[in-house]
Amino acid sequence: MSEDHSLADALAGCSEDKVKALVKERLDAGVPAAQIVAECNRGMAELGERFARGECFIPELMFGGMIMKSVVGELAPLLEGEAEVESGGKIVMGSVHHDVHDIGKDIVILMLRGMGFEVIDLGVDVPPEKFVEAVRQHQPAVVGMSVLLTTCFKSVVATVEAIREAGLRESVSLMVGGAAASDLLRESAGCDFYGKTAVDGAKFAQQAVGLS
Ligand code: B12
Repeated sequence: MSEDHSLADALAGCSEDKVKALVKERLDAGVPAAQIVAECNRGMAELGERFARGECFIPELMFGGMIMKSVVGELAPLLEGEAEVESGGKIVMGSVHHDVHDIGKDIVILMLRGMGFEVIDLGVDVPPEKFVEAVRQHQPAVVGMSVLLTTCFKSVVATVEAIREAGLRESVSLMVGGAAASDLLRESAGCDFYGKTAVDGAKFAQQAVGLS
């Protein structure tokens, strides 16, 4: 059977009513929330491609983001419930300096909280000093950085560097993710882990605190 692209297509086309109806249809059919989010992600990526090709503009990106946020809001209790619950440690998360994309970061946070981690959400456009301050204050096991803009690679590098300069590098595991992140970025910035999805990030966090 060919793959069903209807939900991704509806999101890429910013068809709010269609997205709502298809999400409901999938929930009624017992599709796991994480799978529904993954389908929506494909739609957001396609929306991004259309933007890059000049076929749509900022208002569409914003509207698509709003639709995606409302889907994630609706699925939040399920996403938390689907995570395997084990008590974790503390995790500091933020979108790096100059990056205001937060939908993916918030999904990672939902999954981590669902797993029992205490997550300190620093929000978006987080300067390196703020990450350092949070590591000092909360002594987390893991710091997660979300990055969607290639122009923000340097923010990831600067954050790792600031944590190192503060003498805190050995005390935390560093993970990076988001559409612009890659294993190459992980390596060049000196992070411990690159996670392609929220689920990967949550699994790494469990490993980092010795839970798996
Ligand atoms: C929606 C959107 C916006 C919205 C954001 C709304 C919001 N509240 O977040 C708005 C309109 C604000 C926006 C603005 C801009 N955007 Co924009 N945006 C997008 C879009 C279409 C979707 C992003 C999204 O939410 N995806 C869905 C989420 C769920 O996916 P995700 O973030 O990747 O997260 C998943 C994983 O990556 C992972 N993950 C995420 N973070 C982390 C962290 C860790 C530690 C781990 C382990 C995992 C992890 O978990 C998630 C679930 O699995 C993308 C397209 C794309 N391909 O990403 C463009 C995109 C990111 N934007 C882009 C651009 C250019 C911009 C602007 C510069 C446009 C402009 N000219 O102003 C501004 C920049 C603003 C800024 N300073 O940050 C480009 C970036 C190009 C590049 N290579 O750098 C993209 C790729 C579009 C494109 N193809 O051109 N954008």
